[in-house]
Amino acid sequence: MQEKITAIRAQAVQELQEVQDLAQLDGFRVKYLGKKGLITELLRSVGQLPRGERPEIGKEVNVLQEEIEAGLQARKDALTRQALELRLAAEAIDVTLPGLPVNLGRRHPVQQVMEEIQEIFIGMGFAVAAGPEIELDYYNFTALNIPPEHPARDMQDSFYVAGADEVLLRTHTSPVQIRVMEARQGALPVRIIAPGKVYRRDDDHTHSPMFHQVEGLLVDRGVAFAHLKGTLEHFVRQMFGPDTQMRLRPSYFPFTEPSAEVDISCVACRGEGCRVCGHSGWLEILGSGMVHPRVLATVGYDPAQVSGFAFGLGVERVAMLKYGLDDLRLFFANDLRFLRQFA
Ligand code: 2U9
Repeated sequence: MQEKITAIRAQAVQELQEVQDLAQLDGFRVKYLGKKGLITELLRSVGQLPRGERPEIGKEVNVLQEEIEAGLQARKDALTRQALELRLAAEAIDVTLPGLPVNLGRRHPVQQVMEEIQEIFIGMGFAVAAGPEIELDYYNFTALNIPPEHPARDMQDSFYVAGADEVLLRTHTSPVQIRVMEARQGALPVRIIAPGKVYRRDDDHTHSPMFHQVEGLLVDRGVAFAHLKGTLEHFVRQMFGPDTQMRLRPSYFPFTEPSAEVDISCVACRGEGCRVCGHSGWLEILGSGMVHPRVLATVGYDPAQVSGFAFGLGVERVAMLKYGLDDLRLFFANDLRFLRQFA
């Protein structure tokens, strides 16, 4: 019996050391202290001993049981602490590490220029209007006095929606002004700009199938060509600097009469003549004119009572001149090395 106790103690010490986790530890507990455990059996066999031997041996078994219980508890504490320490190490935050750099975004250069243009006209009292990019032929062409045989109406020049020959991607933002005037039902003044995306079947280093326009419209009693000129002069000096010269050349658009093309003195050579301006000293920057009386009448304004001026510009073209670029497609290539240069 004595030997058995010694053997079980040695075995328990050995096995307890080999226990790796709490599950194994529970196996150990069952093996020694469970209903059919080694200690339990030892205690039972004490009852079979001659009466005289029972107290001494019984005491020794009790001591062994207490040792095993204490060992079990100590191992349990150690394993629990170890598990916690492992978890803490895995979740540890080193507060001295430098922070991860935040990749700051910025507005696209075309958007920046578009907002700059808008701010200048907002400063002159214009409101910003918007409308659909998928338009009806009526708003994009007919209401703007663009005749049925006009080349812009051709499938070759514009993007039509398949199976709906009266629906197309707007080729300019002019339909926005038509919609605004229609909604105003003759109320005055109309003083709006229409910025946004437009679509044309064009693709080369100065044309993209999608580009941005800002158009403007002012309708009121007594609006004269001089108002148009003064408004545009203020715009080009705000946009390109106070020394910028401006000139108007006669032109033709179906929706304005008279019409004028607007040039500014070259931003690269200040009018001396260089490669940028084709040695003319001038850059074409805007189209403009007095709103055609037929257009006013179509949307319910009496051309005998009111008049208006309108203008339009291509935002990418303005951005190219501002930044001295020779290929418009850079704006849409999504090359961050290019785009990051625009604060
Ligand atoms: C209404 C009446 C008249 C808007 C105008 C232009 C002249 C023009 C071009 C500039 C470069 C288009 O982006 S571009 O290719 N625009 O030359 N646009 S007058 O005239 C309007 C608009 C709306 C109701």
